[in-house]
Amino acid sequence: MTRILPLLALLGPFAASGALAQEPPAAAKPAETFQAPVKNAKGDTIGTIAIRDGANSLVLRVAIQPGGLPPGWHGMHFHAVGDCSDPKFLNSKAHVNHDQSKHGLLNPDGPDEGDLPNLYVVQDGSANAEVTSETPLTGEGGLKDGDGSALIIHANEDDHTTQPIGGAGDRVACAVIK
Ligand SMILES: [Cu+2]
Repeated sequence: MTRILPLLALLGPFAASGALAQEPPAAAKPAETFQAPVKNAKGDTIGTIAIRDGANSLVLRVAIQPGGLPPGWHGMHFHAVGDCSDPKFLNSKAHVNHDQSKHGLLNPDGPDEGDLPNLYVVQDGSANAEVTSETPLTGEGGLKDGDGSALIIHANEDDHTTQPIGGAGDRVACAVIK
């Protein structure tokens, strides 16, 4: 602490001059948070997603309420269209994948832009997780493009290798990102 105090004293005159105030460091700007409900096949809300978009990485937080999903591991991906209106969530189309990459975080020819780690649902049917992705929320190749995107949660675990979706099975929950 004794070392920091003289440094602050040095910064004082610069801050007061206004030279620093005109160019605040980018890191000081809080990331914008996008939030959306997660719906099951019946259209019931079972949780929420929150996305913060940083300069080099997106941070996705998923919260599923008790009773929301069957316990165990579930594949989770960003799908290409922000449409959760049909009960099988097929309107959300395939994964976000602008460069025809193969699916799978463990695939040598992957991952595609929609790939995410699995979500673990505990015994009471709830889940809380925070994961990252290099796919941005906004801008070029972002999730919030013309037709939006969807976060899809699958019935089974994604093995992160097998085509096209790692054996993750049916789509059981969906959140519109638009
Ligand atoms: Cu998927």
